[in-house]
Amino acid sequence: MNTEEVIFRKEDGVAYVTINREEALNALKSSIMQRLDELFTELEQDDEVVAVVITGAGQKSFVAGADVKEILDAGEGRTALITKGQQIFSKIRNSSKVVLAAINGYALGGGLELALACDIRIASENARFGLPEAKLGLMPGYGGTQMLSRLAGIGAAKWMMFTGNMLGAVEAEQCGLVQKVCSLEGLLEEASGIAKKIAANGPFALKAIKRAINRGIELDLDTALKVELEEYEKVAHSQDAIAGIEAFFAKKSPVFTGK
Ligand code: CO8
Repeated sequence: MNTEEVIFRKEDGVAYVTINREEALNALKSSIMQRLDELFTELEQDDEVVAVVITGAGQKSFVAGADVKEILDAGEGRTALITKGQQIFSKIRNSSKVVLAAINGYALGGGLELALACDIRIASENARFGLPEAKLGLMPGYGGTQMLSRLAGIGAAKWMMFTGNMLGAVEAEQCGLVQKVCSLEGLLEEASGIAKKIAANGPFALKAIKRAINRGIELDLDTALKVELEEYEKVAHSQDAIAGIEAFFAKKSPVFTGK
């Protein structure tokens, strides 16, 4: 049995990150956050990896939140804990890799915020989504108020945060929080298949698409379209674009270098 708190492996251009603290429903204690921080720093230097899949160990929970006991014990250190957590999730959100969350159960509080920092969310039928912080007299602090409103709309976000109610997988899919729902048994295979499909595309273009969307969504349309053009210009002159177009006419699979 692997006893590491975060299990990491790579295969076919995809990195797999498993939060491995099943006995506490994979709650994010500081050492796990620290490891995520290190891994996403290292991944920036790793040209072999195009996509990353994050999941939780076991069959019950993706991540049931920040570690409530640590929050309690942190006392005056709570603001520092939140600031650090927000920085780590921003690093994941702005990673040059395409990041998928394979949500295998509870995604609550900081766990949902981790999923929101990912680019794509795939959930098993038993997944449950919530930001129950107000029930603890707290509020989401790892980006939840902003990211959920942007993704699922202000109404759904306020409803979830004010009531603390959880959404099921199908409801989460209906409000755009989740892109695909599948069986728990098939979840990793599904996520892995999507990640590999993405990883087979031009890495240079994938990075530019992610930058264009992440930067553009915060801007007015005219400025955002300029961002798209800026990124397009880089992609148009990339080696990957030449390789992709040549392979298309040669009726072969392209060999991309990410340049
Ligand atoms: N932190 C620490 N331990 C946890 C957490 C958590 N978030 N969630 C579950 N656990 C532990 C339980 O204490 C329990 O441990 P033990 O066996 O030692 O008693 C074990 O996991 C199993 O949990 P349950 O027995 O409760 O399992 P149930 O199936 O009965 O219930 C629930 C599952 C509904 C998920 C329930 O565990 C629960 O409500 N958990 C808390 C969920 C929650 O409130 N999450 C939000 C936390 S706050 C947050 O994430 C804020 C982010 C902002 C950062 C702020 C930093 C300062």
